[in-house]
Amino acid sequence: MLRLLMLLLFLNYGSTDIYKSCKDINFCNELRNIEPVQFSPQFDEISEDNNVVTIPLVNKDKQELNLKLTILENYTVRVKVTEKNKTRYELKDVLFKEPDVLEVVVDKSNADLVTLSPKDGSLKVVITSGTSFKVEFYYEDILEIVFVGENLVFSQVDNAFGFVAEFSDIIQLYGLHHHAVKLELPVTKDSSGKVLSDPYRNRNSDNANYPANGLGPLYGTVPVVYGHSEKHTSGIFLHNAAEQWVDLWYNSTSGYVYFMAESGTLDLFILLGDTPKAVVRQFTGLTGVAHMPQLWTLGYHQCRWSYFTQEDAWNVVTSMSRNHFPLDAIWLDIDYTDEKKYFTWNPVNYSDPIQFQANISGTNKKLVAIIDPHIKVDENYPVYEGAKDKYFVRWSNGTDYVGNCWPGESSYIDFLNPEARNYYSNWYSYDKFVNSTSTLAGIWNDMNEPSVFDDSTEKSLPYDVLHYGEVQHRDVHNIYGLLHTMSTHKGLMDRDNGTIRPFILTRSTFAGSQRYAAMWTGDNTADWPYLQISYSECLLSNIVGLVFCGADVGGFFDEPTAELLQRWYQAAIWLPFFRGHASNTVGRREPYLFEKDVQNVIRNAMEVRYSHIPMWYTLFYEHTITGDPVVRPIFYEYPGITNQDYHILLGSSILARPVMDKGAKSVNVSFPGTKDIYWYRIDDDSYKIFSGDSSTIITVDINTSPYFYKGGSIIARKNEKRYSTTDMQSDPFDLYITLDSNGEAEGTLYVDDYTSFKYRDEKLYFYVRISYITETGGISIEKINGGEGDFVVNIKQIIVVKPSNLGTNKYVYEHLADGAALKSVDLCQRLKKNQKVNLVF
Ligand code: NBV
Repeated sequence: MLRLLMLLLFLNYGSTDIYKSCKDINFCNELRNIEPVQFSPQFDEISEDNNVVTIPLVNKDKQELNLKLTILENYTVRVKVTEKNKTRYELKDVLFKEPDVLEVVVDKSNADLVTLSPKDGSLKVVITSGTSFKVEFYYEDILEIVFVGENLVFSQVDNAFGFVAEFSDIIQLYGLHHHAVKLELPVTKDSSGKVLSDPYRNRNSDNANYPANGLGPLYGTVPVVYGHSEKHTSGIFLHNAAEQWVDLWYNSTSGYVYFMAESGTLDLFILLGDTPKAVVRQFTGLTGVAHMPQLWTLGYHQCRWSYFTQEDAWNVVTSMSRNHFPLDAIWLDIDYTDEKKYFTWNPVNYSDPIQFQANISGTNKKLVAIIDPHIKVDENYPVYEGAKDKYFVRWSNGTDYVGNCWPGESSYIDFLNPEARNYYSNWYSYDKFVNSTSTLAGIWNDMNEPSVFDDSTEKSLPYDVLHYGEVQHRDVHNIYGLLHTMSTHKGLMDRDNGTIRPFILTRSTFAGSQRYAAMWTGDNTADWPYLQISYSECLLSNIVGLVFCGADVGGFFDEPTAELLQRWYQAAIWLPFFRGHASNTVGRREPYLFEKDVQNVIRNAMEVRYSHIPMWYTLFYEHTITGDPVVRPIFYEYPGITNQDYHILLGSSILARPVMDKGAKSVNVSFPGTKDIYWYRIDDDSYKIFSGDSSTIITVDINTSPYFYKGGSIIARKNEKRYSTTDMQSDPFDLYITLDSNGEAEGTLYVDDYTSFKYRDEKLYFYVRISYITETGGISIEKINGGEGDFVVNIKQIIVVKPSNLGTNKYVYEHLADGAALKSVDLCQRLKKNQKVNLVF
């Protein structure tokens, strides 16, 4: 009987057609079809207060609005539209900090328009009068974005609003994480206004079994759109966490975005770019960056729903090593708990969690366990008892909301309530999460859209339940997951007295989630389109700040063929988060269970990943400084090249083009940059050079997964084969120097204690620029900053690759000119004394 019930629950769980279309949702239907009653600005009533310029707007229905414009640092403008006699929910907790406001200069000399600019004139906001008023945003003198006043609508019936933004002179629109579509967003209308599909839906949803290439709602929302052409890139960010629907279309010169939001405030940030890099930095400047991950989080993670017993999980750990696969963490899904009561262990199947964790720790690996936000309604469950009638989301009559989820009847923590946040975060402490130890080094926050097994509410909380401060759920729906991870993050920080960088994996995301958690793309399927779309999903998440992204390797639902699984591992090593995972409805697929030749392909892929760990780590550090993505679509570095979803740049110097098509005998690789840029082929050890602005067809078999180093780069690797990143920590580096057409090369390297916040709080790290010295053929290593702390930084070998008449020449050096083995040169100690170390070999 129980099995039957579980099966019914699961079948229900897997259904995707419960999600409504725009026409079934009042506000969307209304706003999509409305003829707006146009507003006109009242220039004679303009006011300015603390550099916020307010322009009243009225329409013939006597609706009165205020348009508020603020010029911020970093080529950013904030646009707020408020109503005269209504207050709306103002979003909190999303911005990293309140942005700095610049002094505004208002020019009213022309009766038909008002111009705002900062003192240095670097940007300009022009508001025109009349009923079809508009607000134009200029980067210097280039028109980037137009807020099209004639489409502005504030519903008279409810709290919904809509507005159109036009991206001037662009060819592609990107953004709207999370939708499983190609990077260049498919349009929903044609240029004549004909509807082609439903709008994109921004509503965090547990959309299991989601289709690849669909516009439906998924687990996360980052309401950002970038308009891009080779000439310029700019963006808009709607700082609003209510449900939204978004139409996109182009005409011959511009791209258009129509945002329809159910409630909350129209609070829009205009990011004037005007390059992809600049605009992403403006966005991460507002919403923050990820902190450094612990080193182990960059290795391979093995998961399954579920490893039902501690013996099973331990067996996976030992089998990985026995079969020479690296592994950094083993993951526990919901069944390790006692009846899905989080912060407990199943007394039968996980009867000795302490010994289990000690065993894992003994192999230099970590444990990650799932903690979902729903709390079982059970008077004998202390987590429930302590929150009852206080910290749960509730109905307007004050009673706790009870929905159905894994544990059966469940209530949902109200993370808007600061006390509830603290209450929840305390459960992560070692004394409250009984039998947890420091080996339980990461937490997996799943089902935090939040998911409720109720199709009538589209599998989430009803919009009219209340949060702290009488806030309706509809106003904050999309930040539930963000707040959940914020509380978990605090829990892990407090648990370890702030000494260890928390690792959290979240399914639900919002703008800013990168400050607390890594993310994955949810319940995908073992099929080729899902492998392909995983690159688009993570490339997009990377350009909207969510850098630590990955997808379930092999696909969560269904059985991958051996070919698909191998291709999936080869591709997944180039995404920041690297985890094999599968549903409880499919067969076991830990890598060692396959034929030897399949194992070899997977192992080789993993070894490529592990050898590049220093590069990943350095890129994460650079992200913390600049906000740059860790993996990048080609257009990020080369704005003239678009539509290359199968290509991925790791930083700016590694280009990977894995095979993602069934039965492929070849792949077409495009090399970005001008003709004088070299790309050296690495995967086949040929170091063959391909020049930029070209493409080539590479023949592949199942062992081939092409990747290239850019000429002019120095890439630090660690080639020693190990069973975990922890085992690699003090290994020496192998430096790969691939020279450019001038015979030059340069790279960076970052090292710290791999675990703590001392890099941030005490500047204990080692961040250097390594340059090839063309004249001597040696290298110079120069401190960029940091340079304190004692870390092991040795170099084992230096591989210099140069073009020659016959192709390429590769030189491998293991000794310095004075005969000393490179390994014995402790660069960290030397750099402590000097600013620069020169090595000649
Ligand atoms: O906790 C079970 C699963 C988990 O394995 C998966 O990764 C999540 O996305 N969880 C969803 C709930 C059930 C999925 C059908």
